[in-house]
Amino acid sequence: MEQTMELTTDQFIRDFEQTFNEQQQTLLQNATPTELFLALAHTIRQYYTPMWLERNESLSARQEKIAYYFSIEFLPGRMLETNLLNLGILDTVKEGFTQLGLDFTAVKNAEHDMALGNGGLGRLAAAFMDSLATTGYAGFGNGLRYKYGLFKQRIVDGYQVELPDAWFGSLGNVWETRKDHDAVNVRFFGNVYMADAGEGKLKPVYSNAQVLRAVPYDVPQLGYKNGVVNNLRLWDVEIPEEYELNYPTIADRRRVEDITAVLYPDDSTEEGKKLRLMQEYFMTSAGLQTIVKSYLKMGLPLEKIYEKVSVHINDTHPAVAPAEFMRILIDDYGMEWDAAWNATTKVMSYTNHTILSEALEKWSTGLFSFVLPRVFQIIVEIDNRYMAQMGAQGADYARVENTRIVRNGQVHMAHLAIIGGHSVNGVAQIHTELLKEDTLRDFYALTPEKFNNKTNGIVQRRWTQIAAPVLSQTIDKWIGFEWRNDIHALRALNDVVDNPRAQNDFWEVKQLAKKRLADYIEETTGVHVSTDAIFDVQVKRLHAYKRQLLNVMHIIKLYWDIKDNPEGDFTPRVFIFGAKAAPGYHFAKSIIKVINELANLINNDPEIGDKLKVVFLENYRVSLAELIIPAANVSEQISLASKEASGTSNMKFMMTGAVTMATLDGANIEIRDEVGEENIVIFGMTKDEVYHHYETHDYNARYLYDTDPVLHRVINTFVDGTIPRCQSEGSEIFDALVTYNDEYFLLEDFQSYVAAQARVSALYRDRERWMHMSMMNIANSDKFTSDDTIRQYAEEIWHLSLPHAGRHRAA
Ligand code: CR1
Repeated sequence: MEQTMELTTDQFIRDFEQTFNEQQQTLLQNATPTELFLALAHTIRQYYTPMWLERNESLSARQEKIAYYFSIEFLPGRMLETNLLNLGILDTVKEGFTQLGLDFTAVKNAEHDMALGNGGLGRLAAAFMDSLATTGYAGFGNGLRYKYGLFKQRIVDGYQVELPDAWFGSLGNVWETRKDHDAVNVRFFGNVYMADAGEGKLKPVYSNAQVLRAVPYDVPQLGYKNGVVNNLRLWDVEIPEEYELNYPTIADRRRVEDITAVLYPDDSTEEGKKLRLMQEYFMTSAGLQTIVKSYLKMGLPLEKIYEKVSVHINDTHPAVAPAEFMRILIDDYGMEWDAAWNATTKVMSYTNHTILSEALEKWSTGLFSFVLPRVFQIIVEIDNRYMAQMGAQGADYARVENTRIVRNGQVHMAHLAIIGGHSVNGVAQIHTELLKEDTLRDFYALTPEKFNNKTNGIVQRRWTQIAAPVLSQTIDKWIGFEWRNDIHALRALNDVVDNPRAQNDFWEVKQLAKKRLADYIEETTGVHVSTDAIFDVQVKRLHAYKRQLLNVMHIIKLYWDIKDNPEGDFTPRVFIFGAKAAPGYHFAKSIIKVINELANLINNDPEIGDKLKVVFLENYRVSLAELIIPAANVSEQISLASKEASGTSNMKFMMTGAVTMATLDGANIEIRDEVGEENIVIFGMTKDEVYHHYETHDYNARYLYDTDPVLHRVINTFVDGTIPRCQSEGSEIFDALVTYNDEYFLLEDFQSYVAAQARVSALYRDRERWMHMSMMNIANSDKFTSDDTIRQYAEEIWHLSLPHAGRHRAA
């Protein structure tokens, strides 16, 4: 049911001017975009605050079951436009700004991205927050209030330079509210022993523990035009007053503040590892403590907490949750083990986001028991009981041994999440299959009922209505407005994909988006790109498995094609990259350097001209994605089959009319199923072919290098001086590809990639055919709405009921 705020432009102007005057005490015409942004944000806060209060009241009055989504990352990007859109007042506010003679775009750009995340995993968590509110489910987030997000990337001499991302800066987070009354204490370190508590019971006694205060800051999550406001709770650390004497210097206090200073502190040292473990426990413990407290306020029995509470473990970072929940139930509330375990396993569920083993966290038992002594005792007990129970059931011993939590001096966090919960899901069909048959196969053999798939999704509203407003108006023109409220109505576009006038409209829309991006490229890099060229885009974290290097190899091939035959017929292309490399990931950084030097070579060669351009846009982030993605003709999704769990940018490109260049990996497969084989360009090995190589060890990269002359020349280009200023990086790449046998099979997929790219060029020249493909992608993208994904989580994992349409009346 649609519920928009009733707000006239005049009323908005009055509200805004009043807030502005109270806050900024200057004249409107003197105000900077930042001052205007702050005043606008505060005006919006006044609009949603009553809804927020009412939401909380009605949830507790109805004793609604709540799901809590625990995640070390949330990547919402900018909130201003989303909040306006979801309140249903985006157009009103834009109109108000126009009447006031103010530049809305400048004001929206003054908001710093809320960048408490890394890539897809964090963006997905933020998408789920939006979709939970939009579908009306009671789903709250739980994370950390970092002052610095993932680093800010600058490119200097072609190299990645990492600067702190001071997103919080001097303005703080305008959307948040501090909730002092919900603060709790969290304990680290020290010694724990069990003392007699009478009645045959034991209780833990702590000595020398460090006690820190966790204070929550709540960030409202507005549903789309439904008056619902859910909550994203971010925890910050403080020193409790009674312990102040332990921290006599500023340096002492800073060490504590580090816990919520930065996302993913460097963990190559023991100190760094300790800090990360403390972050993870801090947010998990604080979150769970307040959840139990607020449950108990309802006066219901603690043993039945699973009837009102679900806790979701997003990747392994919050995977200490089952053990911490046991600790709270047993130590703090005196529950018996069996009742506590029954409640815990019914409350907890876990999502795995990758089969790459480095992302499945393991802690040495030494570090873990030092930082979290009591939780470690509980984990050992869980592990022992697990072994005993599986033994009693006659389970296969080797499997049980492989799945236990404490093994070879390490605590396996994914194992704790699986054993301590009732549900494990992957994030696309192929990924879930791989979990079952490979990564988690022993768990699957022992407890198949826990496994299920939940294919990722995106907040289509952000990627169309906010990032692509002109595209959205064009969709309105051809199929009406219904799709804005019900994304499945987008399917009506299928009827016009071959209509020449519609094709022409959608072509023009893409050209406009390309122009917008071309201007940005020229402004930020000085490179002029022609919008007549194919815009071919690969934006995502830089990782060897994502194979940005395969894309580079194809560009080198094109470079030689033009150099060999400058007069030849060539379909112009602009290759656009955006990617951050993890600060400690040397090889990924070398690839960035090579891309930038290759770009210099190509962009400055007059013989190449507009036929080929290469652009690396620095500091890829959500707000930049909003500019880039709608401007793409080709979406590069070329990971080695089996390695990309799902991908989500692939869905955003699809929805805004790019054609996917895809391997059969992650959600690409499901995209193909939606658009049909002929509207996507597939190439490369299948997952089974990849696994065949693993099993037979028959892959020989050097043989391919020696026998394929095109490949030979392309690979030599990395080391023969053609690309200046990257000798050492070039040889690292050469070694990875040839000497060390090409871990991600780029050489094997090269020719099929080149052929697929040639197909793209030919298709693009046939505008009717191309627009058919492009529009088929838009028309059939509704499957990937995160609203539907979250409905599946809510119904199948968390067992939430949909709150009856309440009185969530907007202001
Ligand atoms: C996966 O690599 C997926 C997102 C969200 C990433 C990507 O394919 O779309 O998760 N995994 O599910 C990840 O970051 C640490 O693991």
